[in-house]
Amino acid sequence: MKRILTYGTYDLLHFGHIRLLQRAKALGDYLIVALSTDEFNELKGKKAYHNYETRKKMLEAIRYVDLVIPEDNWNQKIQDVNDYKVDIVVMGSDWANNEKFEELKDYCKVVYLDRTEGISTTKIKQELKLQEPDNLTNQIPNV
Ligand code: C2G
Repeated sequence: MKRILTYGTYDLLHFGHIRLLQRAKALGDYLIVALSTDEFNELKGKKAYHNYETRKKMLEAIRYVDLVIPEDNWNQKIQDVNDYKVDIVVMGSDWANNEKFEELKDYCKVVYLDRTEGISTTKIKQELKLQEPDNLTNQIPNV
């Protein structure tokens, strides 16, 4: 049973996120997503549209995801790798060679997968801001 671990905020879930999760799961048998908490996002200078519970439920609905755990600080990764007996940590290529992940190579394999071009949570937010307000009448209520 090859165990994969990845980290992220996963706000406004989009195709780039899904492609990352799909390819990460293809590297093993069990995929764990360490999801940034709302408090940790503040540390990262990010304000997610969906709160942690909603982002967690959305990830748990994805067939490639087996377990979602909280990511609440920068320094939990080695502990996570040991606690969950992780074989491979996978991240998108925007994290390639980042010390926070390179240091994990003493404990497990680290794989960077090509980031999906042309899509990001920031891009979605920016483009939605440009839309005329009346186009948003069919907005899904924040359940
Ligand atoms: N991603 C991708 N393609 C995109 C957008 C994101 O492959 N177009 C990948 C990122 O590289 C990351 C994952 O999807 O591996 C989640 O992206 P974010 O939610 O933006 O995660 P981030 O804010 O980078 O948080 O400790 C690490 C951080 O928690 C990572």
